[in-house]
Amino acid sequence: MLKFLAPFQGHVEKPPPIWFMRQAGRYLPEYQTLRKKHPNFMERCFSPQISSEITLQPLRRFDFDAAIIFSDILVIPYALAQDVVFKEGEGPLLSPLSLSTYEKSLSFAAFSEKLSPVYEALQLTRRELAADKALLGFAGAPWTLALYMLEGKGSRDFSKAKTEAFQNESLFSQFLEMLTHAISLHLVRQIKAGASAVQLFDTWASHCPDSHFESWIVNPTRQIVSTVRQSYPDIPFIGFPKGIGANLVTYGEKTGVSALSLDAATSLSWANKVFPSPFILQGNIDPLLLAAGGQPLKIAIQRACEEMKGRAYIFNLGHGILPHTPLKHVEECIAWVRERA
Ligand code: 1CP
Repeated sequence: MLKFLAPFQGHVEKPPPIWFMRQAGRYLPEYQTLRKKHPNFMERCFSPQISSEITLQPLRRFDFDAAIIFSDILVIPYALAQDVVFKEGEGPLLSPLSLSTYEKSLSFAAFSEKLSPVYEALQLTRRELAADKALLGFAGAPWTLALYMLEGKGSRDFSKAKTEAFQNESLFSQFLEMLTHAISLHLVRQIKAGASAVQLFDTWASHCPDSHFESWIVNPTRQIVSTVRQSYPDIPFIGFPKGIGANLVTYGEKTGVSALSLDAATSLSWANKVFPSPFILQGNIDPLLLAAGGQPLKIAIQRACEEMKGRAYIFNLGHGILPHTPLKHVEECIAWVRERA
């Protein structure tokens, strides 16, 4: 029995299941060692053995209840034939793409073949992972992927991508539809390969204006959840629309997700009232608080566990773990949650 799945089956787990966003990655010395040996990020993503090894690394060190497959949200643009490279110190760089030419530049021809190492990595990992640990698959949401694809890189405001979207809303909607299809396929295949649950990362949801929130975020997400559920009706589906404030209500009510991952600024008591059990909440310790550690972290954990007491809850951070996080703080955090809850 997977402890991680209990909240999705209507049980209140005490203590709650625990995992961290970005738990596989740079804060682990064993990841850094592998990174030196295989400096190409995409190679680490697309070698099933390496990806599986990185996925398992945090589980060997810490008693998390779930592993998340080591991959990236940008494997989808890559599989659609947009070039993606990760430059040391710069982050991702994508080949130029515009709404007027995307249909000519992108292609589904090699989509499944290019992503097959991800599914192989999931199969490998499921075989290696202890039977009581869940394995999470994931994808980026259409909005967040569209921003990276049209901007060509990470950005403070994604002004190039958003300007294009506003200037050609109907083409942008078609672009989102194409991504919605690609993301649904990728999630279904991850579940088929052994993912016990999936999370949709809409990291840049806060950049979507309220006026377009339903059409650019809610509707595509609802479409993905419903397509995935046609193949896997009971799959636990976690949504992470970061930084959207009161629009969480619409997102939680209209997309059909089973759980909401809350960012660190979201009020737990507000979310608790708006989304009573059996709806599942996940989150939301500030990653910098985990990196800082000590008494303030202990107090935040106590507060979260107190607030979420008696309801369907998964303990997590409000965003990904930071590279400078001391390993001791991760260890202590898990122990404190299990003591306090
Ligand atoms: O070694 C390195 O330097 C690579 C750092 C790294 C890692 C460990 C990147 C580059 N991606 C990943 C793995 C990754 N990415 C996972 C693995 C599983 C886990 O959680 O442990 C996941 C879920 C992601 C998802 C992802 N990639 C998101 C959404 C989640 C989030 O943290 O916001 C985003 C926005 C990306 C893009 C990306 N990939 C990598 C970087 C540095 C970025 C962000 C670039 C930017 O700032 O815009």
